[in-house]
Order: sequence, then structure tokens, then C-alpha cells
Amino acid sequence: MQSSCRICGGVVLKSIDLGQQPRGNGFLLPRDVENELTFHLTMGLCGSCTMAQLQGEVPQELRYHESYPYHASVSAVHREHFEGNARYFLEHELTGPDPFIVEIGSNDGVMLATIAQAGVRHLGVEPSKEVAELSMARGVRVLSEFFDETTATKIRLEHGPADVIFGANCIAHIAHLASVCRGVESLLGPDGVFVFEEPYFGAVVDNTAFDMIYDEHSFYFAVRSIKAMAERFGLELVNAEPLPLHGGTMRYTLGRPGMRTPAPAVAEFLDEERARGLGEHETLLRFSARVERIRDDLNALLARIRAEGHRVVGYGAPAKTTTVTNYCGIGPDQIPYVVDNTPAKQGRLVPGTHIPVLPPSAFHEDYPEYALLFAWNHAEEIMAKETAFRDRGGRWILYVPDVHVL
Ligand code: DWN
Ligand code: ZN
Repeated sequence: MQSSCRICGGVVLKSIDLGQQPRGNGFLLPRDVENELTFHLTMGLCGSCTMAQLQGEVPQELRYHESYPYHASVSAVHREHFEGNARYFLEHELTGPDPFIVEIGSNDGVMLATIAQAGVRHLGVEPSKEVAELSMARGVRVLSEFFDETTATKIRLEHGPADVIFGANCIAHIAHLASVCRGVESLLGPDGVFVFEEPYFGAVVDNTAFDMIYDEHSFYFAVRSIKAMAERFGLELVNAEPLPLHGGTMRYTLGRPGMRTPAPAVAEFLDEERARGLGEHETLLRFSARVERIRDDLNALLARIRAEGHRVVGYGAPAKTTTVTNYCGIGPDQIPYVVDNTPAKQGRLVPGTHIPVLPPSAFHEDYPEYALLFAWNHAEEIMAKETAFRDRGGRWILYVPDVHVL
């Protein structure tokens, strides 16, 4: 399969095929299983600008609808991280007279709440109504729309240029990224910065984290592809900083050309990515072979545990659960339920495989012998609060970077 690059129009060749899949966050009520939408999930690399991207596209209105279930504040580690981001911006970037910050995809206000408390001019742009309302309740000012070139022009006319435009786990979700870049270019002040944090493609490959591939993640950013994108839209990549979130994230800082001195990390990451062949098709074909191995190993392990008469339940129902369970063919027969602390997911079913999602109390009331950790990127936080499970002999199953039992 071949398609054209959303950034540069180059040819995107298929490298990974995860089969027919539903929407990653399409957690559904039992009464709605008949009408579930599925699509063919494949990912490839652009032969020109090296941007990794999905080849198909689920319309954005179906992905970021009124009741989008992911709430960024559910993790204490994430709350602390985003409060830290806000404090950093307040101290280093929002220091001029009457500064202004815009956040694209502000979710439940996990970052902007701190900015609002400091009394600094801000605007969240968040199309999903329920999370937008949660942030408004925290005093955050929100425009409930999709960010693109038109929205950016509107914001600039009403509020003036932005000193900071921020996005976290959102920019790589936007299929119309070219329009976002044009919008950023027009909204950004002369010395403003566009800062975004997204799962790092190098970490996805290192971890064989194929479950990061689902409809919401239109792109998989690397330093090389972001540098090319910045230049294409009249911006300059001036920093790249690795972060531990989501199994490996990169924070990119873009400015207007010549306004900031690029940090040495940019050139260092470019060298490293070139040396390891991150932008090459063959690297992804090897990744794809490792994904098949994980599928086979995980199915074999679950079958063995069942044959021994033991139970496995799922822990955490991130969107990643959808890709793994659908690709591996794991349903309620192998995993009777998964537990998750997000009220919006509880009482619903995992998309496609229809495994029920229950509150964590179900886990505490009847510990199984094994728990398959779908929320592996929160392993430390979850294992630290679930010590009783281990104390009673429970074992954790992980499937990244390979299938193993802890
Ligand atoms: O990119 C995206 C990121 C930022 O968030 C979106 N496309 C959607 C979402 O991805 P995800 O669903 O893979 O995110 P998480 O953060 O891996 O989701 C963790 C899940 O685990 C949440 O549903 C909450 C749950 N959880 C839990 O039940 N107990 C999490 C923690 C920390 C816990 O203690
Ligand atoms: Zn391209």
C-alpha cells in the first residue's frame, strides 16, 4: 500500500500492518457493539521527509468527540510533570509585559490550570467538550474547537501574538498538521516558541511499542522529521529534550529562524537517528517482525496460564489496549476484564474485543494470579500502589519490549 505524505506530499510506503482495528479510544457500551466502526490500521514512512505516519484516517470528529474518555490528570506523575511545565513557562518564557500562552489540546486543564492561577493570559483550544468543561471548572479559558490555520488567525485577531504555543500528546494526533504549522507560524510572536511533547518514534521502535499505533496517533515524530517539517513551514527546530513519559517522549522547541541558538542536542539526535537508520524502511520491517513475535509469545503465555488453571486480568485500559488485544486476538475468554481508574471508561467495553472495563475495586476484591499491564508506561506508579497484589503472590505480565513476567 502506498499513500502520500501529509507534510511534504512524498510517497509513504507501508511498513507495519496491524489489520482491521476499531478506534483506540472507542470504549463502547454493550448496547452499541453492533455499530462499531473499524478501519485498516497501517503505518509507513515518507521516503522524502522521513515522517512516520498512519496511512488511513478516521475523521477527527469521531476521535475527539464530546465524551473523549482520556483525562490527562488521571496520573499523579503526569499532573506533576505538567505543573512543572507551567512553572517553567511562567519563569522563562512568559516574563514580558502581558504575556500570552496558547495550548493546543488542553484536555482537562492539567497544564493551564497553573497558568490560570498565576493570572497569566492564556487560551486552551480543546474540541472535546467534556474535558474542556473540566478545565473551565478549574478557571481555564477554553475555545472548544479544532486548532488549524483558520482558528489561529481568529485567535491572533482577538488576542494578539502568542509568546508560547504548547501541545502535549496532541500535535502528533492532528492529521491536518500542515494547517496547524501554518497556523502556528501566523500566531507566534517574533521571539515566541512552539513547544510540543510527543511520544518519540525512536522509543516506539526501541520498545517495540506497537500498541502506540492506533487511529489517534496520525504521526510518530523523530528529530529528523520535525526538523524537516519546521523548515518547510518557516520555523526552526532549536531544541530536542528527551522525557520519560509514555515510555519515551521528546519535547521539541521551535522558534522563528535565527531568533534562538539551536541547542547541541538537535545535531546530536540527528546523528544518532541517522546512525541507527530510524528514517529507513528496513528498520520498520525489522520492527514489524518483532511485533509478530510478541503476538505469538503473548498468546502462548496466556494459553499456558489458562491451562494451569490460573486467571489473568488486565490492568489499565489505555487506548493501547485496543491495538494489542485486537491485533493478538485476545478477548474476554483469555482476559475476563480489565480495571481502570477512569470513570468514563468503567462499565464500557474495550473496542473490538469487548473485554469489560471495571473499576480497580474489582481487582482488589478478588486478586487474580496474573495481571497483564496494558498501562505499562505507568508501571512504576501502578506497581507502587498495588503492592498487596504482589504480596499475595500475584505476578505482572508485560509485553514491551518483549513478553515477560515480573
Ligand atoms: O496520546 C495519547 C495519550 C496522551 O493519552 C492519547 N492518544 C490517548 C492516551 O493514551 P493512552 O490511553 O495510551 O494513555 P495512558 O496514559 O497510557 O492511559 C493509562 C490508562 O491507565 C488510563 O485509562 C488510566 C489508567 N490508569 C489506571 O487505571 N490506574 C492509570 C494509572 C496511572 C493508574 O494508576
Ligand atoms: Zn514527507
